[in-house]
Amino acid sequence: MLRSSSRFGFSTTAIHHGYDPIEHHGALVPPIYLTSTFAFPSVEYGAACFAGEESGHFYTRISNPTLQLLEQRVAALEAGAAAIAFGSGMGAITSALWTLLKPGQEVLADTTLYGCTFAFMRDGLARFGVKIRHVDMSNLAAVASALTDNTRVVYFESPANPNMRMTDIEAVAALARARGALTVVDNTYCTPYLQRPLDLGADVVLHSATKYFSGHGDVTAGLAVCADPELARQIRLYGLKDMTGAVLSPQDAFLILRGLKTLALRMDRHCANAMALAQSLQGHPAIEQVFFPGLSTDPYHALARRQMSQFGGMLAFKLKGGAPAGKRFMNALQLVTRAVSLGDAESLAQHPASMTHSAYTPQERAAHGISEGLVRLSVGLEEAHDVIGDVHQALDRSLTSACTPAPLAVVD
Ligand code: 3LM
Repeated sequence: MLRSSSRFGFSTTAIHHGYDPIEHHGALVPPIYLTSTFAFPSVEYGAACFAGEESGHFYTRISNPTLQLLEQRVAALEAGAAAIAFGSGMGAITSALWTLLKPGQEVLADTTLYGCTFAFMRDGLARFGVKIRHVDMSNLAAVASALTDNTRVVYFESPANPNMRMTDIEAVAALARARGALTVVDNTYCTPYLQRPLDLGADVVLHSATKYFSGHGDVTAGLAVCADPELARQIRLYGLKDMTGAVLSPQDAFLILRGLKTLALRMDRHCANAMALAQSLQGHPAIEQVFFPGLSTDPYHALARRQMSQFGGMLAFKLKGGAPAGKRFMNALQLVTRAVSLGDAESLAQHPASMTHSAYTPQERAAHGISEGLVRLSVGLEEAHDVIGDVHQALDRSLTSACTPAPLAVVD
C-alpha cells in the first residue's frame, strides 16, 4: 500500500499517504483513536516512552495515531520532514515561536500579518524580551539591512492577510539563511497545493487548518511543518507539550483528514471563482483598487506566477467611499455571508479594520498598510455567477446611502 508520497501526485498523497486499510481491519476510513492516554505493557516500557527511547504513543497531548496520520500526510504534502498538529492556527504559531526564540533574540516580521499573530508578537513575545521589528518584505534591500546577528526568525505570510501583499520566499529565505536566521512562513492562504515554501528554502511552514485544510468551517486546527525533524521534535516537546498545550482533538484531526481528500478539487474551484470575481470588479465605479495577484495589473502578478501554481481564493478591495461605503457594501450582501475566517464552502466577507485586524491600533494599521476601508472576501465554492451577482448588487447599493443590513437570501 501507499507509504511514500514521492512517486505520487498531490491528491493521491492527500487521500492515501501513511494508511493501509488492511492493517486496520480493512477499514477504508482511518479510525479515530478517541483516547487521551495509552496503556503500557510494562513499567519499563512506560519509562522508556517518557525518556524518548521508545516511540510509542503515551498521552494524546504529545502524540496520538489519528494526529500522527494527519501530521504525516501534511508533511508529505508540504515536502517537509515532519509536522505537528495543533488545536488552532494560533496554537501552531505560538508553539513554534515560543520554541524557536529566547529573550534578547529578534524576529524580523513583514509589515502585514494576521491580527492575532501581530498581537502575539507585540504583546506576548515582546513582553518576554524578544525584540520584534517589522520590515516591508517585498523590499529585499530593506530585509538585507534589517537582518542582524541577533535575528533568529524571519516571519511572513504570502499573500498577506488581509491586503494580499506578497513576499519572494526564495529570496528572503536565502537572505535569512546567510545571516543564520530561520524562515517561518504562514502558508494558510495558499495551502501546499498552490505554494510550497520549504521547497523554496523556508525552514518552517505554519497553517491555520481551520481554513482550506478543513474547508467546511466546522473545526479549528493548526499545523507546523519543518524541514528539519529535530526542529519538529523540539516544537512538539517544548512548544506543544509544555508551553501551550494546544493539542488537537482526534475527532478534529479526522475532520481535517477528510477535508484533505478534496483539497485540490476545492482549491481549483476557489481559485477559478476568485479570478472570475476579481476580473469582474475591475473598473467598477464604486471600487478604487482590487488586490488580487491573478490580475495582470497587480504589482505581485509576476511573483505570483513564479511562486504559486494558481492565484488563490482570497481577494480584497478598497472602495472609493472609504470605510462608510465598505460598511454599506457589507450590509447590502445577500448571499455572501458577513463573517470572519476563510477557506469555507460559503463565500465570506469581512471588514479587517474592525474585525480580523482590530488588534492593531488605527495608527499601526496605517503604518502597516491596512486601510480602514478595505473589504476582504474569501471566495467560496458556489457558482461564480451567483457570487459575482451578489457582490455587484451590493457594490451598486454601496454607492447610495442606504445602510440597513439586508437579510441573507434563503436559496430554495
Ligand atoms: C481570519 N484568520 O478571518 P486559527 N494565520 C492566518 C490566519 O488567517 C489565521 C490564523 C493564522 C482568521 C480568523 S479572526 C478572529 C478569524 C493567516 C486566522 C489563526 O487560530 O485557526 O484561527 O488561525 O483571517
